[in-house]
Formats: sequence, C-alpha cells, structure tokens
Amino acid sequence: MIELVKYEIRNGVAVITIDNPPVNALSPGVPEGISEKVDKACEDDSVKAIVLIGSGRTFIAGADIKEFGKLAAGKQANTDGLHSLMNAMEDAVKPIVCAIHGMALGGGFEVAMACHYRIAVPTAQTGQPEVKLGIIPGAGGTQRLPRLVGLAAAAEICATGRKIKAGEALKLGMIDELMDGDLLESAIAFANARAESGQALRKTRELTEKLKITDDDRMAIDRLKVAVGKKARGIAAPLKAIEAVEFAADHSFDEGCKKEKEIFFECLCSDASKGLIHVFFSERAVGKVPGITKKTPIKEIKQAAVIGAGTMGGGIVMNYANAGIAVTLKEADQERLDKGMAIIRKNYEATAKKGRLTTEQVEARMALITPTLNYEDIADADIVVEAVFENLELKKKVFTEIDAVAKAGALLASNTSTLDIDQIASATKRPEQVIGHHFFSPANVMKLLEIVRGKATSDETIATSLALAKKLRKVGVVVGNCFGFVGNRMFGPFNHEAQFLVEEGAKVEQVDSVLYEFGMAMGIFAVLDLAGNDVGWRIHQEIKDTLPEGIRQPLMTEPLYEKGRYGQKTGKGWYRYEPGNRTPLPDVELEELVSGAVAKTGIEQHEISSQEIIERCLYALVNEGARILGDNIALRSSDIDIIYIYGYGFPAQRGGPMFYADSIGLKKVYEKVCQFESDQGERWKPAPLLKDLAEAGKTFGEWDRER
Ligand code: ZOZ
Ligand code: NAD
Repeated sequence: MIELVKYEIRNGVAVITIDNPPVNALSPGVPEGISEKVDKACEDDSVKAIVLIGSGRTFIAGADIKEFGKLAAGKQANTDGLHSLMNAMEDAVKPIVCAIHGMALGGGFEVAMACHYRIAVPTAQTGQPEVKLGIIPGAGGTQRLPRLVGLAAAAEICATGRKIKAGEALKLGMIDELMDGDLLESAIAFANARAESGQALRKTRELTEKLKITDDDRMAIDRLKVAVGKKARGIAAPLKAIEAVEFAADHSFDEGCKKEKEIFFECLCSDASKGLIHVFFSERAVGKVPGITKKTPIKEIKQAAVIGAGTMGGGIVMNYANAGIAVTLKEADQERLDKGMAIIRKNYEATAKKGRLTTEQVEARMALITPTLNYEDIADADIVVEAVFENLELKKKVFTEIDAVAKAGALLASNTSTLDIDQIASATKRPEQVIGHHFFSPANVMKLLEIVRGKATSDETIATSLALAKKLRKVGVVVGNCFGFVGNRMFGPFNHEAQFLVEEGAKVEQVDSVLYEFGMAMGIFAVLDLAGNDVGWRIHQEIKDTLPEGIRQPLMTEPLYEKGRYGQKTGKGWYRYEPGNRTPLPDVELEELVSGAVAKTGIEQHEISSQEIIERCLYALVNEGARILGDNIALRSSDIDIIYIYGYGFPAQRGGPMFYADSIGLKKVYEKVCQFESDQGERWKPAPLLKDLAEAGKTFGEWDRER
C-alpha cells in the first residue's frame, strides 16, 4: 500500500509529510494519515512539536476534486471527518507548525489554518479558490479565515477565489512568517522555539478579535456584494461564500461550520458546480494527445516572427512579447506597419493606465518587438506565424516566401480561421513543420489557441505548439484540418440559425439578450459586429461556389456588406453605434433592411419564443459538434467544450455546449433536432453520433471515456 502521509522525527520534532503527487490533494487516506500521525506524535514523549509539510512541488492544493461527484451523490462519507481532523489538530497538546511551499489552496489552506502556526517560503501562494468550482470552502474555511484576517478580507478572498502571494498573506495574517532558505529546517527550528516558549497554543477557531465588524468592513462587504453580484451570471457560490463569512460575525464557530456545510452542499449539488468541475478537468485533458508523450522532442522558441500587422497580427505579437519572447513583425506596407505598432503601444499604455503594467514594463515589452518590411529579418526566428488576409492564394504565396528565408527547423504557423492547412503546407518544402495556430480575437486576451494539425504535421511540431501555448498562457487544443476546424465550423450553423431567427421575426436584440441571459459573454450579433461583417462576407466569397444546393443561406450577408454595415468599425452593422461608443443600439434601418430582404422570399414572420432561440442556436452547435466528433476533427467532446468556453465566451458554468447537451439529455436533444429537420429541412439532419448516443441512452462524456 502506498503511504500517502509519512512520518519521521528530526531534532525532537515529528515531521509529517504529505506525499500524494502531483499536488498532494486531500484524497481518501490523506486526512486519515495526517490524523493518525498527529496522534502518534502527541503520544510520543520524545516529540516536542510537529511540522506539517508537503513533498514535491507543493503543500496541499485542496480537496481531491475527483471525489466531489461521489460526495454530491451522497455515496461517500460527508465532510465531518475533515472537520474532526482540524479540530483535533487545534486541540493537539504540542505545537503544530505548517510549512508552506507551492500552493496551500482550498482544503489545503483550511488544514493550514487548523495548525497553530504557519510559515511559508516567499514564492508560496495561498487562497480559497472553491468559488471557481462553483462551491464555497467546506472544511471550516469561511469560519477560520475571518478569525485570522477579519471579515471584509475573508469575504473578499472567499468570494473571488484569487490566489494570494506569500507577501500579501503575511500582511493579512494568513501566515505568521516568511522563511528564506531550507523550509523544513526553518520549520523545525520554529517549532522547537514554540515548544520551548511554553506559551499557550493558538487555536484559530478560538480567536475572536478580528470578528468585530466595523463600519468600514460593512461598507467594503456591501461593495463586494454588488461587484460579485454583477459578475455572478447564474453562479451562486461567490455571494453564498460572503453569506457564510458574514455568519461568523455573530455566531459560534460550530454554528458557523453548520451553516457553511449547508451552503457547501447546496452549491456542490448545483448545475453551475457540475459545469465548472467539468471545465477544470477538461482543461487539463486537452494536453493529452495520442502519440504525443513526455519523450516527444520539443523545440525551444526564443525568437518569433509574425507576418501581417493587422487586428490579429498585432495581438499575436503582444502574446510573444508578454511571454518575454523577442518577436519581429513583418508587414507589406509601411503605413500599416506603423499603424499596427501604434495600436500595440496604445494597448499596452491602456493596460498601464489601469495599473496592470508599469511604464518600464510597457517599454520592456515594446523593446522586444522589431518592426520590418523585409523578409530577411525573420531568418533567425524559431517560429513564424502568418496573419495576412484570409485568402488561400495569398497565404500560399506568403508561405513560399517564408519558406525561402526561415531557418531550417523553424515552425511555420498560420492563423487562418478556416482555410486548408494542407494546401498552405503544400506551398513549402517542409510540410511537417507547418501547423495552424488559430488565435481568437482579441488575440492578446482570449485564452484559446486552436492547434490545427495537417496530414504531414510532425509530432514534434504539435508538441512544441502545445508547450508554446502554455508559455503564451493560452489553452492549446489540438484539432483536425477541415473548413473552420472545430470552433468556426460550429460557429457557422450557430450564426446562421441566429440570422434565420431574425429573418423569421425575432429582433436582433431579442436573440442577443436571450443568449446573454443564458450566460454567453456577448450576444451573437454583437460578436458579429465586433469581428466585422466584411470578414464574414469575405469568407462567403471564398466558399459560395462550393455550397450545397438547396440548403438555406442567410439573406443578410450581401446587403450588410453593400451598405457598409461592417459593424463597430463603420459605426453600424447588426446594430448602430454612437461615435466613440461601443454600446450596441437597436437600429430601425437594419430592421427595414431585413424586412426588405425577407419580402422577396416566402418567409412568414411570427413571434419567436426564448425557448426557440435557445434550442435552435444551441442545438445547431451541438449537432455540428457531434458531426465533428464523428469526423475525428476533435479528440473529445470535452475539447469542444473548452474551445467554446475559451474562444467564444460560452458560459463555463454550463460546462460547454456538449456538456450542456448531456445535461439536457441527448435523447431530448436528438428528438428536437429531428423535429427541426422535419420543420426546417436538411440542414438539421441529425449527426450520426448524436443519433447513436441518443438511441443507446449515452452521453458525450461517456463516449469520451470509452474511447
Ligand atoms: O492544479 C492547480 C489548481 O488550481 N488546482 C485546484 C486547486 C483548487 O481548486 N483547490 C480547491 C479544491 S476544492 C476544496 O478544497 C474544497 C474544500 O474547501 C474542502 C471541502 C471538503 C471536501 C471533502 C472532500 C471529499 C494547481 C495550481 C494546484 C497546480 O497547477 P499546475 O498547472 O501546476 O498543475 P495542473 O493544474 O496541471 O495539475 C496537475 C494534476 O493535478 C490534478 N489536480 C490539481 N488539483 C487537484 C487535482 N486533482 C484533484 N484534486 C485537486 N484539487 C490535475 O487534474 C492534474 O492532473 P493530470 O492527471 O491532468 O496531470
Ligand atoms: P487584417 O486585415 O486586420 O490584417 C491583415 C494584415 O496582413 C494587413 O495589415 C495586411 O497589410 C497584411 N498583409 C497582407 N499581405 C501581407 C504580406 N504579404 N506580408 C505582410 N503582411 C501582409 O486581418 P485580420 O483580422 O488580422 O486577419 C488575419 C488572419 O487572421 C486571417 O487569416 C483571418 O482569417 C484570421 N483570423 C481573424 C480573426 C478576427 O477576428 N479578425 C480571428 C481569428 C483568425
């Protein structure tokens, strides 16, 4: 049996080491192990004090999230065991010193708070990130933390879930001392000193000083509630965490823990928590790609180049500079190059104005960017990322030019949104080093990177791209090569369905508000106006001759383009915009344009319900997602979920479109898709995988696990 908690005596101190890689989560066996070892130390007369420490890269990163499903279903002992452990630690007759390196998060910091003293290395981080999983601390965190840091600070920490660096944790009172040098040796010395001092042991749960609420605290908590309420979007946990912390002000510790437990289980059983936990594991699954192992060679990227200083090129350059990688920006045109560089500077300066960068950091990042009009200047780059106009012939020409100058072994990536990576690769003599790096707009903000593998792309190129994504602080998802890859291929039917609803009588702002209420970051028409309706028109020009006969196409692509309604950039699109203001405003002119286009067809307008908007827009996504899985373009349904959450603003608390479909039930989704097919025609033909799973009573999640 693997021993998850180890015990040794060093210099009169019992050292209890949690050894549960990779992050020392409180998996079954760990709390029991700590409890047993604390008892053992207390019974041993040769032991004067106790040190609790984590082995490997971290202290305890929290409860074992894999166990939460069982906990919610009541199939596993509840949290009482953890509460008993923590009370027993506080009641121990010998000082317990918690020695923190890496992370002490969630249940990990709750264990730390039950120790009499906490010391940490300067690089350590603490926090109560449970709200990010849709829950609140469940092992006394909402009651012990305010006793250490005060009610207002505890409410803020529990409601935001942010990580707190050791320096701030010290100032707040979460830890007692920072230690340079060897943590274990320092902790042993600290523990011996506490034992020798003979002072009474400090039990966090008995502290009351910081529970007195001042007017300032009250105001801070009220402000926090407003801020958190605005961002909640259907996730109850942040406000509930504040409620639990506030309860500590005028209730005993035990009453507080009882209240916390009620709220913890209420949140744990919520749909939002199920969705967010699914996202946690899905985000970590994307890095697991068949054929790519720890042994697959990875190229080091020290120098990059980007071709094209437009909307995307500029954002991509910023990603490299932010990661400390020198990057050359090559344009075809001096004016555009100057404009691109000026926008990059303006973006950095705007961030500095918000206090998130210093002037020196802005200059350091700008200094990493070298503008040029000459291909020779990209010869030293380890990676070249192309971001020129979306036109296959132009991209092929540009790739031939890059191939001629780029050094041997350099990766050649295209930021194309839709085009065939194999065709682009065929313009070079090194197709194995060609790959899609599909960033999402705004490229310096959105976390997704679709990594598109062509038929010749080598494992080394893929592994390097995955490692690079992490360095650029993106979530890299490997997908196959087809028109639009995963994200944009699904966006097509989603976008079309939204437009059809408007043609059939829904208002643009009605569709957007239903999608926003569902949890999307933005309504789809607001997104289209942001991306540019001219871009959609251009893509349409590329594919219009290849569209299948008899499939309904949106009516508004040409009229919007002809009228210059490109979106925000021209002050009008699906909405109108006041000069200098990005708020979308409903526009009668647009409505007239739609009515005019619809009048030439047989479409009869009628009232459209919110339910129809949700079902048609979301099931269009799901049906295409199922087709993509059947075509082996995405590895897992959970990869699609991550793509939609990080690339398209899909609400994380819904778990992504495929998880959402699972939560509705695939039988119900399939039946609705069949009904749409009979009402609306062939575009709603159910994907074979959706049909198979619905008939077998299975979910996409089960399909992922069975592969
Ligand atoms: O992994 C990063 C992280 O942020 N982890 C989650 C931290 C967190 O949310 N902690 C709070 C958990 S909830 C809680 O603690 C509730 C509570 O109050 C107790 C209530 C009682 C409940 C009763 C219990 C039944 C971290 C920052 C730690 C490390 O990041 P890295 O980027 O270095 O590494 P990752 O994220 O790739 O992780 C490595 C592997 O570890 C797995 N993992 C991480 N945290 C876990 C966890 N598995 C289970 N539980 C956790 N808390 C992660 O999935 C990954 O696994 P592989 O297989 O993909 O390698
Ligand atoms: P853009 O029109 O803003 O910029 C393209 C730039 O490429 C222009 O500045 C142009 O001067 C430059 N260029 C053209 N030919 C060149 C050459 N031979 N050498 C150097 N520079 C050249 O376009 P964009 O929106 O940045 O899109 C670029 C690519 O990114 C396209 O493939 C597009 O499909 C893709 N993309 C766009 C978005 C988006 O939301 N805009 C999102 C993801 C991907």
